[in-house]
Amino acid sequence: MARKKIALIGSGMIGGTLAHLAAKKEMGDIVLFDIAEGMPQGKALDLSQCGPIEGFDAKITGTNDYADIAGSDVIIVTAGVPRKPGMSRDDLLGINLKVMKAVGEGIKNNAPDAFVICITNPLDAMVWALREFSGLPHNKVVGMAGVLDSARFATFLAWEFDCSVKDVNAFVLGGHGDTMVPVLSYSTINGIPVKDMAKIKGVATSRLDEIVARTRAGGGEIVKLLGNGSAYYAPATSAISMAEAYLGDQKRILPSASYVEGKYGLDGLYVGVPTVIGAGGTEDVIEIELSDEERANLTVSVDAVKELLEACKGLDSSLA
Ligand code: A3D
Repeated sequence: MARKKIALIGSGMIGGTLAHLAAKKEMGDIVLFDIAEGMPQGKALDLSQCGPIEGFDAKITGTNDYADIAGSDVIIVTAGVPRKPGMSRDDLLGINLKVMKAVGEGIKNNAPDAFVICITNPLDAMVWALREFSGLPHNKVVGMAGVLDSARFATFLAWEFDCSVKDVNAFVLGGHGDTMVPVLSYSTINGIPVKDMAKIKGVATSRLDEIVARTRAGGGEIVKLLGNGSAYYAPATSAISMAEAYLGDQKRILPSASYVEGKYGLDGLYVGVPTVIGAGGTEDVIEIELSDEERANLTVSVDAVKELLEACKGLDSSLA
């Protein structure tokens, strides 16, 4: 069987990390694409030379030509600009919308059968716009945010309870922004609800609130510390888990920015929801029951996404 092909549109900090992870895992041959000339070619050469040491078989190439992504099974999009200190994800909207137009057309013309995972911010609006520009079916275009936000939540919970991260199942819903909804009622430590574990361990409710707040601001905390760019290791590894779910038909339930029509009272927009990912792409959205407070928080988050979609439509008449 021929090797799978993975194209990475955007070869910056996340793109390079994605390439390294995909090669180490021998997920397939890898094409690094970027508008910056020489940079994807240079990264591809550098990464190829990891092969003899790490012992992976993967052909890694760099390109500035969309023709080279033809036949890709998976495409992961990070093209655009990341946040600098003081910028919100939404500040990136105007610049990255234009990038999504170019990327969407590149995919439409060269790799229309791929499963596309978008990481570019502001995520929920960019994945929607990318889908519109590419014209691919909704089940073949998804956004990565929830896996990362849940991982951040899980990390903080594991630290607080002094337990293994492997036992934490943390749940985050909604848009990828400061209004995201970490859902404590569905978060468990090896099956034990977090609120029960807090009682057992003597952790105050106010402390759980602080963890929820830190999760919401998790990306900004890293932007501030780095001083010039945003997180890339965990975002890359999160997207790789989604690509593996697709390539391996794993039917994993992963929190993803998926197209929701009908469920959660939503009508045709991308937002973070538990999603079954398998060979059919995003095969199903799981609708969980929410408390009144959780539902109200989700509404606030969805409204923030809707505002961004309206802003996109104002900036590009082809989206209206
Ligand atoms: P960075 O290292 O700047 O890489 C972005 C790359 O995109 C650069 O190499 C650019 O040259 C390239 N690029 C710009 N315009 C185009 C274009 N038209 N076509 C192809 N390539 C282009 O950024 P990064 O890798 O750190 O972050 C990439 C994106 O991911 C940013 O928008 C971040 O905000 C976003 N991000 C999202 C999350 C989520 O959880 C959703 C987390 C972290 C970062």
